[in-house]
Amino acid sequence: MQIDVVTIFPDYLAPLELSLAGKARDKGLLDIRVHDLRRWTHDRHRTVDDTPYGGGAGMVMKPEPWGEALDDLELDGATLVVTTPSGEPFTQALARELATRERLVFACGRYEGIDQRVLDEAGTRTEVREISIGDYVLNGGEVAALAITEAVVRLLPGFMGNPESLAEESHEDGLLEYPVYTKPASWRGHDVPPVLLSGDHAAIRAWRHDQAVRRTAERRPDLAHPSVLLDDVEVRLVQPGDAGELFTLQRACWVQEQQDNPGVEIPALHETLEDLRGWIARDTVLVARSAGRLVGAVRADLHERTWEIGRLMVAPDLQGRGLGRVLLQRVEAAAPPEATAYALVTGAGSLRNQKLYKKAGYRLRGEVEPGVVRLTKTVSKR
Ligand code: JD8
Repeated sequence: MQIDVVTIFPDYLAPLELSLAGKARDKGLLDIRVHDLRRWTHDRHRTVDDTPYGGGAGMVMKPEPWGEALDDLELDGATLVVTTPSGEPFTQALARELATRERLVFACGRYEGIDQRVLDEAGTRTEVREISIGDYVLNGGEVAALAITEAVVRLLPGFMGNPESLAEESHEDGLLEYPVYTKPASWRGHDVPPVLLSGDHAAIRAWRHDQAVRRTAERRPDLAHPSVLLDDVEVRLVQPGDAGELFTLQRACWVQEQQDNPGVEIPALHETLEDLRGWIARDTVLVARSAGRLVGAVRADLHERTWEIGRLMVAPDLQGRGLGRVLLQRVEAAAPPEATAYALVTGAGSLRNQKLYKKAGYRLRGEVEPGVVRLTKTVSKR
């Protein structure tokens, strides 16, 4: 792969010499060239910026130096990567895609950015990708070019000593990394999880997968598709035949609620199987099954213009994997068009539930009865 980087701060790219890109170069896998944009200016002050048309703060990078630079670098067949906060999100999948290219040319802007005509004109000649490395603002494109280069180069065939290790990495399988440990087995009173010292490789794999799933659900629920969280989880409308399992799951799930809310009367723990059959026939009820086992459920019904959500339950041994968030999203999506708000109640002492609902955009509306709080969320226009 050949990489060219055009910038007014070439020294910013010096780390490429040091790091892995340097090794890739030594392996003949990579050829990196850094170019100072001012090489393509012709005035005494080597000017690369001017005031913005339409007014406003800051300066804009002039098109002429960029046009001449990209002409000289002959873009044909290359992918022009313009790093910008308004670009498409950079992801591992995009890194894999860029790693298939023969040549990348990075245009690193500064000031308020590069005159848009440079990109539009280049786009008539070659592939142009405007890419952002994250939802925060940097002062220029160089850091992003460094990050993208590192993420791409390490995927080049022949670069990683052990390519298998790539497959296990974060974002490769939609999961975050599991925690890692090395010697000593005990350090400052903190011990390495015994399973890792067991030599039982199947148990170690299972523990690591479970840790990765839990971390993903906790830290990056946006990454956590149900099928990643639980083996082939299926969410569907309830069927009469689910009643028995659902009744049993409900009893199991509300034990914790009772412990968190001592003295509060909890209907889910007092209703009969017949009561349950009544509401699964009346309400919108979704159930989640994994490997044939009923592992979660939720119900909802319309009262005036409010989609009243309830009985959100996840099997106690599978909580913390994001299934509750997925079920909530799915039952919200099932709301009829006339619904203008979602609402649900939970125990005042059920802080874990309240945290999940607040993360999903619900706001606490106060106690509706002793020990029971209500949360609501406006239906966003569909
Ligand atoms: C390129 C100029 C600075 C940005 C006015 C501050 C990427 N994830 C990212 N955050 N910021 C950048 C980035 C910022 C850049 C340039 C990339 C060129 N700036 C500008 C607009 C607001 N100043 C980035 N990738």
